[in-house]
Amino acid sequence: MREELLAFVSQRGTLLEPDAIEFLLSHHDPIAEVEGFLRSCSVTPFVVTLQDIRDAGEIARTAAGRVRARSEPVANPEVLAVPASFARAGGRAADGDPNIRILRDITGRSTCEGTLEDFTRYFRHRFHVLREMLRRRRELGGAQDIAKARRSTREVRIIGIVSDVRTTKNGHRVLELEDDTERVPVLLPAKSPVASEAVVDDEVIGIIGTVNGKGLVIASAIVRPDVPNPRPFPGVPGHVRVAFMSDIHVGSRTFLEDKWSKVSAWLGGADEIARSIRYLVVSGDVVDGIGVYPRQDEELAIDDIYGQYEALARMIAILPDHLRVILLPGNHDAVRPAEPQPTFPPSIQKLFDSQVIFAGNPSLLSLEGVRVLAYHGRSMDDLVSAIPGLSYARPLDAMKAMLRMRHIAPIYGGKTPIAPEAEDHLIIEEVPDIFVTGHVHAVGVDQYRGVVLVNASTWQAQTSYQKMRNIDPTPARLPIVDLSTGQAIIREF
Ligand code: D5M
Ligand code: FE
Ligand code: ZN
Repeated sequence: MREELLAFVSQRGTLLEPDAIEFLLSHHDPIAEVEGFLRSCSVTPFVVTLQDIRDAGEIARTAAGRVRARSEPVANPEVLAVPASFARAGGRAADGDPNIRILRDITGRSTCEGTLEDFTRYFRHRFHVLREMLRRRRELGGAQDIAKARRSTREVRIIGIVSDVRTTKNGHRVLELEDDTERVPVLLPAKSPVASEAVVDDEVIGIIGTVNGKGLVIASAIVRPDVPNPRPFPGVPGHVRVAFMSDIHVGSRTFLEDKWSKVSAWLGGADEIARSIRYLVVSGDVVDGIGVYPRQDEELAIDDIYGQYEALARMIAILPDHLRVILLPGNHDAVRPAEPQPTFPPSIQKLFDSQVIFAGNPSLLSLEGVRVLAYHGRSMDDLVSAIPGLSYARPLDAMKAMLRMRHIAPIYGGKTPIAPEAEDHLIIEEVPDIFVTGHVHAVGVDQYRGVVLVNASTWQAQTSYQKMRNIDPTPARLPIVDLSTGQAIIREF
């Protein structure tokens, strides 16, 4: 075990102090312990000490309870309602190409250390930003604080963060809704118009309802921040196109080398559409990684993390020069797994040539002024289990749910690790023109209130894990969007 542990940390680019090694070896699963610790770090430390691991364990234990207790009254809520200021002024120009800007991502801006205060601040920021959005909805005009609304005898409008969802034995659902002032149970009666509406933990919603004698709010409607007005696609002059890929998983034995050769040849060929593709956005899991799941080594063709990125860099270098490639990390990549994920470290970036631009996960990009929200899509693992009717085969529906909630990963404490940054970067503050995800290894295009939706396929065949879970991928499809019209097509290879 000692050797496995040392090999694991060395693959993750860090070292363990001798005391830390002994401490970890006293645990049932030392690798899971150290992995959990590294996940909580915003940057991988050079050396991990015993104290670091002990402190992190303490914080994680207390935070679990604390997040639920985030409702304690705030002395002056206005002070905390900081407008999200993580937008980059004018965006970060990408390596001299004026047509590509990274408008928002966490790269270089992570501030959290995973302390208790971080968690509280994070949820308050989420609540305040989304509450402001909801207050602009006509239906919620005059929304009251929960403490005040509870004493009302007329119709009430309240806005809160969902801290619990349960079903009663009679088939009604009861939400616990919190704001700065109080927490209140909200009944979604069975056989009412709200009965069929899914609600997930930690999303911010508005409720219209009445208060019964026992301080229970009986909901008649649920209001979400949503995309309130359908928007026209901005459109750039000329038929410039953007293609989308995701989940290339280079380094896996199941990476589809033959399909890659075909798409690579097509992109470099004479086809009119291929020649109009100026941008290629890759939404994460660009390599298969190392130590991402148990016994992954048995399924790897390249068992060195740098070797995997070098192979990808060679594949990208062959693509035509007119193509700018934008790479985001996913849950298999060599960056911290907690979202928002910063982009790839310099040791990886330097393997690629200058046609490649590195962005975080998620990122809001501007391609010639068209706004693209790119997200790997890990939160879909949690959304498919929380929302009845959603499934791995229907990622576009999950994306629509994200737009309605104006949040790409609302559920805290599920499979999606979330870093409690000072501001919630996972809020969809600005409605994009194109919204792209990957992760579920499916493909599809659709639109929602004028937003073009793309789920970007994979270049990996079905893995044994996916077979076990009945996940049937749709690999080797290339969604392409025309930046002048927003029209989307899918090419199969
Ligand atoms: O994810 C590939 C596919 O496997 C995708 O459909 C999600 C699914 N997946 C991945 N991890 C999990 C967990 N932990 N539970 C359920 N389903 C999962 P990839 O990120 O490429 O491994
Ligand atoms: Fe993947
Ligand atoms: Zn993934």
